Parts: sequence; C-alpha cells; structure tokens
Amino acid sequence: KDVIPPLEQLMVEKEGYLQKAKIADGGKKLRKNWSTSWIVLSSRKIEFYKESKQQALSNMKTGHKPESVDLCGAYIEWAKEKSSRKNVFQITTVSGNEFLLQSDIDFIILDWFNAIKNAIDRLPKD
Ligand code: I3P
Repeated sequence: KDVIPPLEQLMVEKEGYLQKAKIADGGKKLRKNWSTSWIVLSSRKIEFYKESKQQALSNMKTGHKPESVDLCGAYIEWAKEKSSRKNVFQITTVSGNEFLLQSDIDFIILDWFNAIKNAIDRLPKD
C-alpha cells in the first residue's frame, strides 16, 4: 500500500553535497570521520544520505532510511575551532547529536548556513 507522507516532508528547501562529520550522538563524543553526504533540508528536518542522490533514491524503494535530524530547538553556529578545515559550522540537536558540515567553497557553505538558520528560526523551540 502507498503511504502518503505529510506535506511538509515533501517541501524540500535545499539539497546538495557537503562534507559531514558527526561528532556526538546523544551527548556522547564520537571519533570525527569526514565523508561526503547528500543533504536534504526541509522545513523541520535535515536528512543525511551516505550515498549519491541517485543511490539514495533507489535505496529508498528498498526501505533504506537516511539519518534524519529534527531541527526543532536545534542550534547552529560557526565552529572555526572544531576543525583544521575552513568553512565549518556545527548543528546541535535537542537530543545531543552534533554534526559538522563543511565546504571549501565560501558561497556554498554560506547559503547552507543561512538556509538552515532560517529553518530553525521559523520553528517552535520545543
Ligand atoms: C582525525 C582526522 C580528521 C581531523 C581530526 C583528526 O584523525 O584527521 O580529519 O579533523 O582532527 O583527529 P583520525 O582519522 O585519526 O581520527 P579535521 O579534518 O576537521 O581537522 P581533530 O582531532 O583536531 O578534530
């Protein structure tokens, strides 16, 4: 049977590739491991796909789920001190997950920062 997702989930605001490193899970520090991720921002969440968009779409048909980040109450800040790389910002979720996102290209990372910040600011804090 087809399941119809809520409308908000269909409203993709931005998508593209960034470098991603998850550095904490539920408040527990993780070993930093950068990798390329296909990132999809909608009004209240970000989805991280490990694969290319193409691969992600075909995996979806087999029930594979991406890592999903709830933006309600989340916090975004530039994180110069968290990496030797340039253009790094951090997203921290209410559940204590921490992600670093990075691109060498200035306007790309700035566009992402602003899009995610705007999404967070539009959401209720709890
Ligand atoms: C880490 C790896 C990361 C680096 C991190 C290293 O080593 O080189 O790329 O982060 O630095 O610890 P390993 O692969 O052995 O875990 P950056 O590229 O963001 O600098 P860090 O420990 O200073 O975070």
